[in-house]
Amino acid sequence: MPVDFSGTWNLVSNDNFEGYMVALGIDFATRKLAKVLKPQKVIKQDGDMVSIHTTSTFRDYMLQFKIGEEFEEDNKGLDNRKCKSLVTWDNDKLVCVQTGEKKNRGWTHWLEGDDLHLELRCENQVCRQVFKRA
Ligand code: 1AG
Repeated sequence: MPVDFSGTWNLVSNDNFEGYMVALGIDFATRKLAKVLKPQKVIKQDGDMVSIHTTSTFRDYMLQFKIGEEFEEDNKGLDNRKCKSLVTWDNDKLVCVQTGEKKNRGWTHWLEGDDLHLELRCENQVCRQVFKRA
């Protein structure tokens, strides 16, 4: 476990979330609601087991996985597409590859100073989110 992301984190910036949602095919009305959200993440890391609970006033998303073990992800309440996801360490970054209908889909979490960073990728779009400890 190179890094421990455990804690409660609040979104402070969200660059190109719109482009990422368009790439995922999210409809206009949902995008309008989603882009004003300030989601919170609660991350629990216990060895190779990780849970990431993203909550907001509109929708919640719960992800639990074992690092290095591929699993089926349903993206329920997001774009609802199923994919095969695999999370691995790349040095101190936690990298998820989401294999499915959408090309180049995945995300990366890392720490920078006191901040938690999240890069969300889909096709040719990259969304960059920054969180601070609650
Ligand atoms: C994620 O983070 C994404 C978690 O996997 C949610 C973040 C962005 C939303 C993704 C796609 C947009 C689709 C629909 C928009 C509708 C509602 C937005 C709700 C946002 C709060 C749930 C990576 C990692 C573990 O932290 O999941």
